[in-house]
Amino acid sequence: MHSPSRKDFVSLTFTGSGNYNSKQWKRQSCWRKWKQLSRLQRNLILFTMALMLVCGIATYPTVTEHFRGLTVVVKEEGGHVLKPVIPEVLPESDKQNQLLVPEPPSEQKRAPDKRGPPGLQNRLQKKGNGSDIQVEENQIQEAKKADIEEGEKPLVKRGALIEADQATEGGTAKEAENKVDVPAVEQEDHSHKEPEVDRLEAVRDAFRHAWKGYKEFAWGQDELRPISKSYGEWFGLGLTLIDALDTMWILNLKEEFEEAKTWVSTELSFNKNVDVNLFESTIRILGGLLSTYHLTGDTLFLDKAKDIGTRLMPAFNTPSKIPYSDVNIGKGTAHPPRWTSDSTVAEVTSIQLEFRELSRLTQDTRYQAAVDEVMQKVHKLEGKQDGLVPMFINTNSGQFTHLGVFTLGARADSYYEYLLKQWIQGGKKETELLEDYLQALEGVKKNLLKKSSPNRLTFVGELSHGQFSPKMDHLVCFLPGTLALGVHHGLPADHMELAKQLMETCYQMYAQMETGLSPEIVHFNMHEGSIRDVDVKLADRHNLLRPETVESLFYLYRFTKDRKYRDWGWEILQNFNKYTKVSTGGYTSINNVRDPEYPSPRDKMESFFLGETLKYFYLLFSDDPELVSLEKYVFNTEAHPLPIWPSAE
Ligand code: DMJ
Repeated sequence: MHSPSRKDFVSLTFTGSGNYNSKQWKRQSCWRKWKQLSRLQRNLILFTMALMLVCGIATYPTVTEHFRGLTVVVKEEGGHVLKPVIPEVLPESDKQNQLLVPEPPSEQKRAPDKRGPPGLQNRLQKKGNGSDIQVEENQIQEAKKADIEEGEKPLVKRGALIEADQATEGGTAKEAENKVDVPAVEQEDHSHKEPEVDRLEAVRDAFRHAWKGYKEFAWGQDELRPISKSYGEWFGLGLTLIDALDTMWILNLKEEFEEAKTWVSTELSFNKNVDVNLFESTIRILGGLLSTYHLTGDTLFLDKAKDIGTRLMPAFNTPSKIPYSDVNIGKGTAHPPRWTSDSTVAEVTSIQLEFRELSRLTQDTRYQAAVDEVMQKVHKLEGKQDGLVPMFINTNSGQFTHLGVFTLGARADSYYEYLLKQWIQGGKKETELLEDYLQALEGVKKNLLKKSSPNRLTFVGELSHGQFSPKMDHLVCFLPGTLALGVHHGLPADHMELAKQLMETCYQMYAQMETGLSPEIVHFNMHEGSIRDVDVKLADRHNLLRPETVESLFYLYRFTKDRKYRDWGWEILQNFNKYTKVSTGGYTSINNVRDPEYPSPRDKMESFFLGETLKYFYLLFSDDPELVSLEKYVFNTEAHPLPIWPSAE
């Protein structure tokens, strides 16, 4: 027993009258009581406390995610402050006229089980898938916070029939009044379709709306932050404006194009002390300037392309000639990321179309020589499996690193795309590129292709040291389009069959979500008796307005003329309008494609939404095959069309 004077425990004194033993009982300390408990009782109490602690930690990400969605960091005089999103998003006056990012739900509005029409849920069950670096780092952070599987709620099967009341589900009555009337879309019956011209105009409207936000709040900056009506800088080079130049040209938005061109001619300077990512600035800036030069014939864009291309060249000064990831375009110095001397395989093998074209236009062979050398080295490297490449390559040794991990998603995706596209660009003469492409596709079929349960959707998973994972990034949805493009250029017809199957899967990644928008990553179910095909982890529920599925729909429609691909694209466009459009201008990435009542805006419009997503929508709905003819052009991985070289060259 402890003496009463000891201070290393808390003593509670109870007051009030009591029975014969009460005095002694009241003076007993907690510690004494604890000591009096049996071992079993003590263990039970300790276990309960530990359980409560674990539950608290497990629910933390959900709470913080919700909190993040409700607030934004706003730069004000005197520093950054957190502000609630919604008053910024939904000014009263705008509510009357605009499509809106839905309001955050009140407790009553968040009825947890009211996700999509029950009838459609049943139908599914009966009927039995930076920069990306920058983006991916965010995902990794989120994934660290929560790696929790979704509950077993069946997903909504969308797309068979969207009715007006379903389209406004989850919104307030007032919102419902103001929402656009979503036309019923029935996949098999095309008799009552909207005229195509309306769809084209809808894309132009979407572009104008995105541009309005960019112009008002982010003009000349890299990216619009539409919720906080501000901007984000990445390279400080007007990334969105440059990425969007050829889209404006193709959509025939002359006024917008002219004001952007004036900015390029008067404001854009690459003589800046900034670090840029080689891959991202090549595909978005160099690619965007080259394609705009080709479409307009204006040498302003070629001069700018030559300037940035030359400033990027120091990246190739490495011991192995495999380029560093980052270049300071003002100082002419290059370096790998701080934490490694590796570069990403997709990045070093997806800059070729642009540098090769720059050489052809300038008659300066240095650009092409540098990127061709990378391809030749990668062609010969050990460490591939059936043509599949690892995700990292070392800039000192020139060897692959992190061996044994294979994906067609982030860090490897556009390696495969550029094998085919370089072959096409160069007039189908560079047989090594074709061989590597064909071999890689066999590798995909052998190692990565599986069917989901219950609907037997074909998907492309990942391989890690022989272990298959049914994980598929939305990024992989470039593949149906690339496969179809290959068939168009004479590759085996069975690639088109695979393209169609994967196209269906990518569409289902949208249609099976409550917002009709795909998450960043899905996991397919493979075991018999699964309720649904697709699972989405909490950390993977975001949508960044990415283009890959729309891109593939464009190719599939061009080559097959099957109108269902247009209808699928039309559904997706409407869902972007419904869940990501910000009333004051711009579109925003969202955190949660599974919550139509509160998709939780992320306050960022990626430049590729204008550069790629809206461009591919427009080309999908256009009846003019000469509008960027696939006989004459090959799109770079940022949707910038570059000419197929005349066969004489
Ligand atoms: C774009 O920058 C390019 O399409 C790239 O190939 C992949 N990531 C984004 C779009 O998702």
